[in-house]
Amino acid sequence: MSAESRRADPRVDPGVINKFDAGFRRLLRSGSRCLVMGALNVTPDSFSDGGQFDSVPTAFDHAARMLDAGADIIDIGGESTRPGAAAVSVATELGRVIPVIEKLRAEFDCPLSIDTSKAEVMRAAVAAGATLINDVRALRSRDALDTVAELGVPVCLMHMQGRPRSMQDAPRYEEVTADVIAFLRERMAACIAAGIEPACLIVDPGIGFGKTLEQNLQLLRNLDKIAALGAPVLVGVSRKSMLGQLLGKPVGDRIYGSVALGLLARQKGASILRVHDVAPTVDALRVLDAFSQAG
Ligand code: 7PM
Repeated sequence: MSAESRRADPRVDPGVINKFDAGFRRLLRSGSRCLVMGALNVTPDSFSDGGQFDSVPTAFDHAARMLDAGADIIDIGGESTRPGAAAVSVATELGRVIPVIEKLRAEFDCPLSIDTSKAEVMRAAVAAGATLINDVRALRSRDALDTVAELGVPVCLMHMQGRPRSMQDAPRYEEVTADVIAFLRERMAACIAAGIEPACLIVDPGIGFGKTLEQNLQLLRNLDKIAALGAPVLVGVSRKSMLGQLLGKPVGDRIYGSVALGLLARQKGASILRVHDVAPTVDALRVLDAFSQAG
């Protein structure tokens, strides 16, 4: 669907948002095709000038381009989770993401995801029009479980070993796939105990978050076992350092590798791919989904 066809009705009200959100949830659970989540970073390091002034129009243009290219969901993040990144305050994160969510919600009726671990940011983002929470800490931060239960929105629970600052130092597992599955199973149970509907849960092995190349490859090869948890699986491999290790190429030259790995993840049961390069991913998934469904 193009950005133009996703233009919001100017009279859009919360009831309308619930209606398209229900459509999104049905589509996700039907598994009829793989959905594409376009990553929209609104951290200063992703803008050349580093300032607030330009960030809303720049972010908006980027999101519009991703929707034109066929993105199903836009994932808005104001906290850098890259290895070694410093923590940001609630106020800083709110200042980065809320104006962008408001602007996107005013213009588009697509699902909007907020990439955060902070309960205050989740609450404000949903009030501004976000319809999905993407938490790399799997709701382990203070008040996050109760907040999501109250908000009633879908949530992605991602596995991460350690903290962003140090997670790549020396990742250690008994057996990486079994350990990640045990973690996700525990977090799903914690969500359900907190009152989150099972149908709202999405799981993610957290490729690159406290994992070596070999551990990332093992997780992707065993993605069907993670899908067997019963929740849709979201995978982010786009431009990641495992591709740098495999290809010996800088981040800008990892598109083909990212698309290839994304397709392999889809074949192993991924329901959503979180990507930077939407157009090539959408084309490749169309080809794969047609191939998989051919009589
Ligand atoms: C530097 C390195 C900057 C890595 C940003 C990143 C995921 C995510 C990210 C993922 C879910 C990126 C990552 N990755 N959320 N957020 N799953 N659910 O590649 O794999 O954008 S940040």
